[in-house]
Parts: sequence; structure tokens; C-alpha cells
Amino acid sequence: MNLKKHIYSVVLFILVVILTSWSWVKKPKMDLLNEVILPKPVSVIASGNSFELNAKTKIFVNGESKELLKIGHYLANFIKPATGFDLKVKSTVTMSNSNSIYLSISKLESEFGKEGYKLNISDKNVSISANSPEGIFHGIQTFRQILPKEIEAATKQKKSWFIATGEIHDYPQYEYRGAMLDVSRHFFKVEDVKKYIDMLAVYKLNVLHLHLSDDQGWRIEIKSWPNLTVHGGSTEVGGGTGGFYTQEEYRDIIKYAQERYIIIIPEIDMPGHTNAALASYPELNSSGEATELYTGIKVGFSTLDTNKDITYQFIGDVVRELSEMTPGPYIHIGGDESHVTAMEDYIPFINSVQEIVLANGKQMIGWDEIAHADLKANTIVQFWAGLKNAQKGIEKKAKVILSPANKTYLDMKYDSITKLGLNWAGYVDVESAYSWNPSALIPGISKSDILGIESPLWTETITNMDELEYMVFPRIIGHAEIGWTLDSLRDWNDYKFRLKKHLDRLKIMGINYYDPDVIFKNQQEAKE
Ligand code: TNX
Repeated sequence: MNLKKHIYSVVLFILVVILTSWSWVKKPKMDLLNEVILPKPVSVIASGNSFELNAKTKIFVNGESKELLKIGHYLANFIKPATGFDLKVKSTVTMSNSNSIYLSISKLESEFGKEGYKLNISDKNVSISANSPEGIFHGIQTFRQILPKEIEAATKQKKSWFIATGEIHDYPQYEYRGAMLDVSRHFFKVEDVKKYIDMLAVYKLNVLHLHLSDDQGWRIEIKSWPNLTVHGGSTEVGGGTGGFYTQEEYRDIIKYAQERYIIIIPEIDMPGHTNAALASYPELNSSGEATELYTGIKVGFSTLDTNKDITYQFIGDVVRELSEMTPGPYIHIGGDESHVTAMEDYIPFINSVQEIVLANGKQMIGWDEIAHADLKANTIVQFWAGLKNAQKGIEKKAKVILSPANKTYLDMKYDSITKLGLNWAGYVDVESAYSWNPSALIPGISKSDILGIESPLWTETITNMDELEYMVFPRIIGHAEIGWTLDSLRDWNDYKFRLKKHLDRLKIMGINYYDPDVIFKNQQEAKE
């Protein structure tokens, strides 16, 4: 009897051992090539196995770098809500041999530059290496997209977290990959801007240009000219109460963006698009009288008086305060649609403003009209509609940022039934937003002339985050891929299927996107 019991327990023990070790080795076979990574990486090699992220996984950073530790914590914080795992983040000198995510700065080949990375996933470890922290950060965004889509959920999910193994090598084709948000026509709160920054970071964008002033509202506190925000910031399109960022809030946005490797470019539009300033200070007007606040959506009716000394004192103060608050290298001075400023006034005005920007240690960016002025070598022209202006800019040795309205303007309607948005540059559907190559866009402008691309969202008709997301997504994902991925690796037919798969992830992220199914369906119907 006793012997029988003994045999039973031995058999049971053996069974338990077999079963547990079997479940240990039994990791699903997974194919990294099936994963959708947007923007598409330079190379992906699959090794057919899987790695399991679990409660015991540790995040190691190589060395004592505070910045890498911060990135490690960013990753741990990202992983926590959906998994419930509280991953430890630690410094180390060597890669631990199992169940870890290892972040390290190492010397990668020169093509990886500042932003490239290598991501290696084995069945035991994940390692991300790069020449600099921004590369590690971008590698984390790729790792994020390889994790099951439920990782984007805000609450704990009941599931295991296997990811496909393999190796990814990746780096961008353009150094400047941006979005612009017009917070003047409708004001967006600090929390909204941060939310937008988080969304941009997923797709490896690295610039957020804030359009901080226009006819309808002045949105950044300037301590030496307080009425700009007190009065000039008090309304918006449609007559709402507007708003503005205090300098403290603006600094807070910058810090938040910096932690996501995004630089903020502040724009103060001039000499046109200045009604909010003209309404706040009578002395800036030729008439010496303040204008009325404006809440409509017409463009091109206002101008600073380019012949008054006070105008340059005003711009000097604004650019100085902005430069002091902005660690990034650029100040954007607008310069577009100055329809009521004579060209003989416009050119010397832009020249003087350029001097002011340079004297404050910054590089000037302006919309393509600034190409009429005498551009200094490091000034940058942002193309939006004037092909000739862009070409003139290149002749004057400027670099260009590409924001072609008929491809990148996120305020253009998708089609004739889109409720939000405008259509002066035509409809911009998901395909036309994606299917173009920067270096083939403008005759005479080649890849080396192009700093990068930027997607502006003008907000005449956009009043809140739901509306913003609907116009931005998914078009901006295509723009992000244009900026990052070599043209030779991009193809609409391949992209549209990857994008379609990715939409489920956007849904879990809680992003209110436009469903391009409408487009896929229409294409289908057209074929039939
Ligand atoms: C043109 S693009 C503008 C903006 C408008 C936008 C609307 C540019 C440099 N100026 O003032 O908001 O069109 O799409």
C-alpha cells in the first residue's frame, strides 16, 4: 500500500516537472515580419521565436546615465497600466542573461546618426542600442508597436505579453519631422498639447511647431507687453474665451516635449496675421488706434506698421523673451499672407526681423514668402504653397521644410463629405497624404536642400481634441513615414494594409481617427 502511494507521488512529481518545464520552453513561434511598425524601419530580420514580457522582466540601463535611467522609467511607466507589472529599472555594466530589457549607448555605424537604433529581441532578452538617447527613445517606440496592441490600454488586461524575436536596424531619412498646431484660431490647453506630444512621439516625430499668434488670438505671455495676452488672448474664432500659456506653462510644455525628444518651435506670425497684437497696443498701428478683436476666419487683412521704430522694439522684446524660454535652435516668424503690406516694406521688414532673431542666438524659420528677403545662410524657408518662393529660397542657400498644403495640411477635408476643415487646397485623402516623395516634389529642389517635412493643423474649424484627432489621424502617420523611411522602401499598397491593421491599436489608444475604410471601400466600388 505504502509503496503504491510512493509510486503515485513519484509519478505525480515527474508529471508536474514535465508539465512545468514544458510550459517553460513552450513559447509561441512568432514572426517579426508580421508586426506593423510605423514608420517602417530600414531593416527587419525575423528569427521565428518569442520573448515574454512578464512581471519579473527587468529594465537595465548601461552605466549611470541619468538620462537613460529616465528613459528606462518612461518605458516602465508605459508598460504598467495594461500589464499591471511594476518593472524595476536599474543601472548595470553588463547585459544580464535572462528576462531583461537592456538599453545602452554604443558606437553604431555613422548612418544610424543621432536618432537611429538597433533593436534585438531574443527569446531571453531585448536590447536597444543607439549612438544617443534619442535613438534609444525611438527604439522604445518600435518595441512598443511590436508588443500586443492591448499594451495601449489604460487599464489592466488579462493576457500574456509575447513578442516576436529578431533584429531591427533603423534610422531616419530626414532630420526634421514635425507637426504644427495652431493654438491661435482656437486655443488648446496645456494638457491637450501634452496629449498631442505623446501621440507624435509614437511615430518618431521630433518637432512640434506652435503657431502662437494670429489675428484671432495671442497665446504666449510676454512680460514686457502684458496686454498681448490680457486683451489679445481673450477670444478666439467664433467668440469663445480663448486663453494663453503663461511663461511657466510654456516651459512646462517644453520640458514635457524634451522628455520625448521633441523640440518646440514657437511662431509669432508677422507682419500680417497680427490683429490680436494690433488690438492690444494702439501704438503698433499706422493710425495710432487699436483695432477691434477679431473672431472670424478671413486671412491677410492686418499688418504691423513696418516703418515705426516701436514695431522693432516690440519684436525685439517678443523675440528676446521667447528665445530665453526656448532651448531649441529655432524661432518661426511667420511672414505669410501679408497681403496688405507693400513688397517694398515687406522685404526690409523681414531683413530686420532676421537680424533680431540672429542677435538672440536663434535660427529663423518663415513661411515661403520670406524668400523675397535677403536670407542669411542658416535661415529656413517653410514651403506651403509658393513653388517659386521655395526655389528662390534654395537659390539663396536656405534649406526648406516641406509642408505642401495639398498633401500635408491636416485642416484640409478628406473628401466632400468631411464636416470639419477647409478645402482651399483641395481634398487630402489618406492616399494623397501618403503617396508623394519629398525630393521629387519641387523642380530644382533635391534631397540635400530639404531639412524635412511638417504637417500643419490650422484650427479655424477645429475646436477640441476629438476634432483634432479626427483630422490628424491617420494622415499624420503617413507623413511620419515619409519623413523617416527611405522613399525606396515605401509603397502605398503595402502601407495601406499596414495602416489598416494599425487602426485597432489607435482605437485602444483612444484616438478618434478618421476611418479610411471609407476610402478602401470606395476604391473597391470604383473597381467593380
Ligand atoms: C493659410 S498656410 C494660412 C493660414 C490658414 C490656412 C488655412 C499659411 C502659412 N497661412 O493662415 O490658417 O491657410 O488652411
